[in-house]
Amino acid sequence: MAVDPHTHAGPHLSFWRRYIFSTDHKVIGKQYLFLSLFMALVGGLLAYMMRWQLAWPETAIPGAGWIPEPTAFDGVIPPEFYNALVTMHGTIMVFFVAMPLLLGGLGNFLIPLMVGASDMAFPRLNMMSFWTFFTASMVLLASFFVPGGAAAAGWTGYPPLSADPTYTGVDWGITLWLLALALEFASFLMGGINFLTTAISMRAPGLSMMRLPLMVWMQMSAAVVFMLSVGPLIAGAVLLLLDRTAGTSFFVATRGGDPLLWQHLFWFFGHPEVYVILLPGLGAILEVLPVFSRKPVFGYRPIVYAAIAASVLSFIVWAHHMFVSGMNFKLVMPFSITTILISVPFTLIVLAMIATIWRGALRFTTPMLFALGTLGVFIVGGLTGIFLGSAPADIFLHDTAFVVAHFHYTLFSAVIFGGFAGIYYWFPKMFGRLMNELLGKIHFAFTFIGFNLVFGPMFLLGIGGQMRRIYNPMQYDFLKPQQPLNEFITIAAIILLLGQLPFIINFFWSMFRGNLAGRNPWQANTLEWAAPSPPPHGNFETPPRVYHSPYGYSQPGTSEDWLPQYQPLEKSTA
Ligand code: HEM
Ligand SMILES: [Cu+2]
Repeated sequence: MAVDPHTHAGPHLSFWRRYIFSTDHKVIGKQYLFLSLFMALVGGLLAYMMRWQLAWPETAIPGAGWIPEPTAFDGVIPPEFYNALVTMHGTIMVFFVAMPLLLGGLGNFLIPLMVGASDMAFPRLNMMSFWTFFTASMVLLASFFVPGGAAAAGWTGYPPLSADPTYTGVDWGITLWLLALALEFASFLMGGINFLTTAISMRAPGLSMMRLPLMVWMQMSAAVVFMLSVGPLIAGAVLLLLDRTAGTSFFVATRGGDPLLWQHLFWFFGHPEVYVILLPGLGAILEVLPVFSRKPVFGYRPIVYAAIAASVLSFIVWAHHMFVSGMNFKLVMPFSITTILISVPFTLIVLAMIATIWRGALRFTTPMLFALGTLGVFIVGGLTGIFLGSAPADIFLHDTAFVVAHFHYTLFSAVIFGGFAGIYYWFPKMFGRLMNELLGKIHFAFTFIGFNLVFGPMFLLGIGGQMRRIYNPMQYDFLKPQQPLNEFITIAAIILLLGQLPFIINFFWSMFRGNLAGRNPWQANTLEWAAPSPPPHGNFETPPRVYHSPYGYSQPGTSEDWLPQYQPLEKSTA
C-alpha cells in the first residue's frame, strides 16, 4: 500500500521546507536526480551538435538556427564553438550527470534506507551540499552566455590552452568553469563525509559490515576514492586560476612554468574519478542482478575486496594518460603494469556477476535488461582498456576515436545503463508507483542498439586514424574514405537520443499515473523494501532489525525464494 507522505511528515513544514530546502535525504536524492537528468539532456544536445558537425562538416545543424552569433552562424558552428562543445559535453557528463545521478541521486536516496537509518548523519550538510551543487551547475551553464563563450580547453583543462586566453579566445568561460568545478568538488566532499558517517555509524542492529548491500559498499568506496584524490586537483585549480588572473606561471611554459605538472595533478584525480563513477554504477546492477535472477550474489566477500583493491590501485595508474606527453620514459612501464593489474579486480567483479545470473530464474524486467546491458557493454570497455593501458598500443591509439569509443563503453555503461537500471528498479520506492514495462523495454532496445551502433564503429574510426577533438575530419585526405562511417555514427546517435523520449514520457507519466507499487514489488531482500513506498520523513515506522545477508534468494530451508534481511527465519518458513 502506498502511504501518503503528508500523513507521516511529522511537524508541519512549509512548502519551501518540504520540497525546496528539505533536509530529508529522499527529497535531496530526487533533487539530484532531476537536476542530473536535466543536465544529461543538455549534454546529449551538445553531443548531437558535435556529431552533426563531424558527419556533415560546416553545414547548418537542424534546430541550432536560434543560437546567436558569434557562437553559431545560422546554425553553422565555427571551430571555436566546437571546442566549447567538446569541453562542456565532457565536463557536464562526468561532473554534472554521472556524479549527481549515481552518488547524489541514488546514493542519497539509498544509503540511509539500506542501512535502516532514519536519515543521513548530517541532514543540513546534505541540503547544503545539494544547493552548492545546484549553484555549480548554474555557474557552469551561465558560462555559455559570457563574452568569448564557455570553456574550450577540453574537459581536462590542459594548460597552456586553459591558462592563456589568447589561445582559445575564451576568457571568462574558463574562469567560470574552474569556479563551477571548485563548487562541485566542495559539494561532493560534503556528500562523501555524510555517506561514510551514515553507512558506518548508523547501521541497524544486526547489520554488520559484511551484511551491507553491495551498493552501500560501492558508494563508500567511491566516497573514499573521491575524497582522497580531489585534493591535488583543487590545489592545481587554484594555481591555474592564479596563472590566469594574477600572472603567476605555475603551468605556462613560456613564463617558466610546467604544463606537465598540471597533467599530473589532473590525472591523479582524473583517473580515480572514473572509479568514483564506475563503482556506484556497478553497485546498482549488483543489487538488480540477484533480485531478477532469484539467486544470491556470487562471491560477496571477493567483490568487496575487489572493490577495495581497485580503489587502492586507482591511485597509481594516472600516468597512463600521459604516455605520449613527454614525461620521463622510465615511468611508462611501471604505469602500464599497474594499469593492466587493475583489470584483475574488475575481471573478478564481472565474473562474479556472470556467476550470479548463471542458471538463475531470470526475470527480464526493464531494470534487469539495463543491468544485463551494463554488463555486456562494460566488458567491451574493460577489454579495450587493456589495449590502451599497454603503452606500445597506446602510442598508436592515443587521442584517436578509439579512446573515445573505449571511455564511452566504460562510462556510458556505468552512468547511463547502470543509472537507468537503478532508476527503473528504485522508482517504485521513490514515487510509490511502477514504471510502464512496455515503454521501458522500448527505451532499452533503442538505448542498447543505438549505443552500440554509435560507439562500436568508433573503434574502427580510431584504428583508421581519426583523431579526437577535431573540428572537420574532411580536412585530412587520409580520413575521407572513412566519412560514410562518420555519417552512419551520427544517424545512430540521433536515433539513440530520440530513443530517450519513451523514458521521459514513462518517467513523468508513471510518477502520477503508474500502478501503485506497494512496499516490495520485486520481492527483494534489502532494507529499503521494508519501508512504505514512498517512505515518509523518517523512513521506517519501526526501526528495523537485520537477521540475514542481503542476498538470501532461493535458500534451502525457506518456503519462498526470498528471505528479507529484516525477517527472522521463523516467519518466512511456513
Ligand atoms: C548520446 C550519447 C553520447 C554521444 C553521442 C557522445 C559523443 C561524444 C563525442 C562526439 C565526443 C567528442 C569526441 C572527441 O572528438 O574527442 C565526446 C566526448 C566525451 N564524452 Fe561523450 N557522448 C555521449 C555520451 C556521453 C556520456 C554518457 C559520457 C559520460 C558519462 C560522456 C563523456 C564524454 C567525455 C568525458 C568526453 C571527452 C571530452 C573531451 O575530450 O574534453 N559522453 N562524446
Ligand atoms: Cu585512467
